[in-house]
Amino acid sequence: MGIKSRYRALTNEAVEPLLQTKIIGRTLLLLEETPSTNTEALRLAQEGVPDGTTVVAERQTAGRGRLGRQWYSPPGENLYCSVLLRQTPPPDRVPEWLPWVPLTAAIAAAHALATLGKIPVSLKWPNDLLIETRKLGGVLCEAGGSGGSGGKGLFVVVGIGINVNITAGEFPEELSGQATSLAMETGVPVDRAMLLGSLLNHLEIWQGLLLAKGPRSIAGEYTSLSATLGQRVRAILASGETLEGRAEGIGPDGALQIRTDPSRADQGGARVVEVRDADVVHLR
Ligand code: BT5
Repeated sequence: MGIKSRYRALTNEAVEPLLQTKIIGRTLLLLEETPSTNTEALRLAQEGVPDGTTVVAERQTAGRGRLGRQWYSPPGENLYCSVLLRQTPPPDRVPEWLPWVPLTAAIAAAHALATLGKIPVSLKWPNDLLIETRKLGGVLCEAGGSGGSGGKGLFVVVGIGINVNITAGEFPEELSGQATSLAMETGVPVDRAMLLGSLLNHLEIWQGLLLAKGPRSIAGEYTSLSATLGQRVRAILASGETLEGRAEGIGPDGALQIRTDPSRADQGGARVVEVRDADVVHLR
């Protein structure tokens, strides 16, 4: 028995005519249900599916966020998709490229959302899609490899989740108030096929630019979409330690540079600290 969607189902017939890509989405697998489209794409990558293979599900039963967190993934109304990238830079440039893949995916998602109308999307470091202070979507990138030396066989799965037609009352209590959807913001249902087509088109453009020209070609766009830079923030590090200050810049490897408060001797006074694998709270 299929899951009934109140909205147009995502079908290959609806999405494929919208694609202007050479690689991304040219193999497009639309699943009714899967634990996680990222997990499925990682598995398929090991099996040798082509570059650009895209896995989309109507529902995830174990949708994943970063750092072991969960992604709420109810059926039929949102977008959960994972794209396999097999093209990588030469091994010596992989370390500077890899951390920018998720930031670039977030830029591409923001541009795709802009094609739907005047939706004021901004990015919260590292790769949350926000509308004002509420979370519309997120990005989870995972690298894998099929062995070999010198990074040969390296691939990355870019996972993107966007709340599209979910309504306020449908979020679990812990997310209501902090999450939003396109329909909640615009008041009208949004066609997921259009959004997916646009997302894949923009992903190919932006990931292509990152690959060909490197992070410096992307950094300016990331900065201009960022809701974090210039803000006072609290960073919660993987160790549990917290740090407060002003978000000042993005480092060459995508790290967030925070100028800590001079008054906080416990943080070592005023200095610029680079954080990675951290969560950020925007302070007022
Ligand atoms: C993310 O993680 O924001 C990355 C989410 C990536 C989801 C996509 S869906 C397709 C692909 N397949 C997967 O299995 N994952 C990817 P993070 O920054 O860790 O944020 C997770 C946190 O966001 C949770 O702890 C909740 O607080 C919140 N959250 C969970 N579900 C949400 C939702 N649907 N909308 C808004 N916030 C949510």
